Amino acid sequence: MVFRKLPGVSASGMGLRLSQKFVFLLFLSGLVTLCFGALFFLPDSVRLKRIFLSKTESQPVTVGSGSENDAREHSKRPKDQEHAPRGMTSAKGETSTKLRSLSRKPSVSHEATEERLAGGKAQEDLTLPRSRAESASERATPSEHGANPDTYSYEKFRGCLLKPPLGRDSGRPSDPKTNERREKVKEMMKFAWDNYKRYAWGKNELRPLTRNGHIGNMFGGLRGASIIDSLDTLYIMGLMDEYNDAKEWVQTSLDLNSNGEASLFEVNIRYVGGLLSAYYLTGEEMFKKKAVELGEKLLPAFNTPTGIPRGVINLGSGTSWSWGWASAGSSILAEFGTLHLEFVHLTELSSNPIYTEKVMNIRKLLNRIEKPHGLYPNFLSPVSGNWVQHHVSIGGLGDSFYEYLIKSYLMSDKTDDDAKKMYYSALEAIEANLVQKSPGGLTYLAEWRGGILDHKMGHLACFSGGMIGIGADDGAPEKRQHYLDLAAEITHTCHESYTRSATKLGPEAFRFDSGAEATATRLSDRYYILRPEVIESYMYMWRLTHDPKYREWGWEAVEALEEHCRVEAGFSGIRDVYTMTVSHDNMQQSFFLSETLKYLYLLFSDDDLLPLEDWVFNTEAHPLPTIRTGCLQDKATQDKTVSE
Ligand code: DMJ
Repeated sequence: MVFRKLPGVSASGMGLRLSQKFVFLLFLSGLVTLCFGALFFLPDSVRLKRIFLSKTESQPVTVGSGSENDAREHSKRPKDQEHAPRGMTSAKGETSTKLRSLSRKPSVSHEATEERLAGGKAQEDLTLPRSRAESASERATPSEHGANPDTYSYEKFRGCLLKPPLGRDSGRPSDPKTNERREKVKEMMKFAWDNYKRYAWGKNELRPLTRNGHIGNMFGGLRGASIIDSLDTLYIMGLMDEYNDAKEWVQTSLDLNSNGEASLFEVNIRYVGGLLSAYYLTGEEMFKKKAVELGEKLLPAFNTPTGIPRGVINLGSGTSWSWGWASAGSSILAEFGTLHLEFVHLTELSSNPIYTEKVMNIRKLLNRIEKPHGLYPNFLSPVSGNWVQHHVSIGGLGDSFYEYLIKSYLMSDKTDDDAKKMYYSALEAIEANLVQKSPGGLTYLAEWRGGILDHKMGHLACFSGGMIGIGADDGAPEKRQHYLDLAAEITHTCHESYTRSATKLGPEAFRFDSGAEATATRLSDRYYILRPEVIESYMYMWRLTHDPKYREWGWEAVEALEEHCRVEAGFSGIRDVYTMTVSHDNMQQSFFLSETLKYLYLLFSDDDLLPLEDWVFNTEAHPLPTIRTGCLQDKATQDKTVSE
């Protein structure tokens, strides 16, 4: 390079200027390099990174970056923990096969980013070779398994039910007072639905105060969570115009080709579960097809050395990783343990064994590994297959795993003996280690941290009254009455947590220490987000005992919901159940429509509406039928004989 002398500047002066310029340029280029480098360490949702790194991205979706309500949305996530990591996005509409192959080797930058955000270990095995059997079984199409998704016979299934799903008269109770109460619940559903439709149609949830929609970050870019979650509730309530609107939306607007980051658990219980039950109740083929299509998109989450799925999956690329807040890249018991019912039904409908294989593999591993005092800790490494921490809870992080054991047994027409054994031995361990009696005589389920009890019970744990109730009859004969009593005691305690608040709604968690008896002692535990678990237990206990107190308790909840949670444009959670001047959280959760209102409606209906001999409810209250393999096979043989 030739430097020309500038007029009025000496040679040495010019040399100095040049070297200053050189240093300045060097500094500038260093700065630019640093800035680009830093992009790799920014979360994916950051606009700059999206511009530079993802040319094809169509919709930014972040996991765990949202509001207070977003954090609550994930029922199992402890509120005080770090948000889940963000992941990569890719072009909407690319075929899943193509994207899945990409997922086997995520870009180094992405992997590094996720690893940092997830606390180091979340991505540890994404590039490890998978077993041949695993890869082969994932690739195999239904027809390679000798299966044909179009051969499932809805008629045969209906022929194998013991009773009509909607009963004699859609469950209408003969007692006028009960019927009036049931009508009130139906009106609440219509009100919640109409407002969702008016202000948030197609979004995931309604924000009733601001009158707009909420998308959130748990469903991987999928939309319409409230629609999918409401299909069966609308149908059983006979709200047929509303059901038809919902069905039409699913048909025309439910786009399964999203490519955001989803909670495997939430998509499974709400979307897969909702579509499955809509199919079984109505026979609409479209629901079945969508359920199976979506189920297929969840399969890559199982590509781990142990087959224990990770909690978060990018529905487009198939890349999966663990929640950033989950200890050492672990998977959560209540998440990987709450797939069984839906996945068995996916196999049933598609004739593709892969879904059942995936969940049976989870069960095998859980059966094999050592359990401290017979208990199942909440965190398990999908890499080593070992427990990561010894925290045991029947509330958040553990809850629906236990529920799915007994329900798997019941849904198998009581043939799944492994599920039965696992359930009753888990229950024994729970009784021996967690069941406590308070000084005031209330029975509760404490949490267990490496042998030390935390005398706290979450609202989520209140489902266990119903669970222990429905399992009572299949326990050892000498234990049956005891289990029913235990179920009633737990349900009573949960009811107490409601009656001890000013609003007569229950807090998120209540304690039994420092003088507390079923009350929240921390400000952060005082909220109520329209959760169903306590009412769920009332419904089961009513069906099992017909003790009128459960209907009365349900009615108390209706009155409290009407008084404190109903606002002009829907229902909202509240921030503090102990104060009468309520502050609303501006969120009508989709589970309010799928669970809370459905369980209330069933509570005030006759038992022949969705009879428990024929139906089990998934953890989002979507009814799935008992699978009567013998009956289905007999019918198939009869058909064959007739046609020959
Ligand atoms: C629902 O999504 C399901 O019941 C889940 O199992 C737990 N949390 C919510 C309702 O509280």
